[in-house]
Amino acid sequence: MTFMADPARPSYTDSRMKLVHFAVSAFLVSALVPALSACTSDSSSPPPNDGGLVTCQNDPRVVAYQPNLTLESTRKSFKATLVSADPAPPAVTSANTWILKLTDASGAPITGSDILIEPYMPDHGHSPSTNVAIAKKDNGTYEVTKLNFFMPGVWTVTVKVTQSGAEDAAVFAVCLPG
Ligand SMILES: [Cu+2]
Repeated sequence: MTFMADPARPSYTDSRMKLVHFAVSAFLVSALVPALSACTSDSSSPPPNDGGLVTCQNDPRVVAYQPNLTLESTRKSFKATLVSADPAPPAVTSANTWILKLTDASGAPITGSDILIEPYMPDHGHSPSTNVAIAKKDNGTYEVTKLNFFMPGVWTVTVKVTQSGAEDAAVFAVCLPG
């Protein structure tokens, strides 16, 4: 608020002029107060980090792990079920294993399509430096190993399925506290 007491400015000789200046300043200050108090109430809500620990469990993007968590793909051409995870819930290790079951729009198991699994940290803009391994099991089930969640935070695991040349995706989002 340097304009309130700017020593470089000539001092006002007219008291009415001072009054106007004061009124304008007061108006600006009162206009700022709601913005400041909004900031204060924001920062008084629980911080995302607690003592250096990442706590993203309440992040609206993530879904808490549970066996048989099922997502529908963006274009509704398939469903992806996270049958189980090891460790469960997923944890910060390079060796997460997920069992996924994929079914097409009619509910039939997906067995002959191209499958891509892509882990990613949306808040950091990076993937792991290592690739997952996908082993096809029976009945549209896939064992995904080497899911390298190497740091705590929000991870997405995008499951891409290409059927008849059309790609579609379902995105699991998990929080790995740590
Ligand atoms: Cu990261």
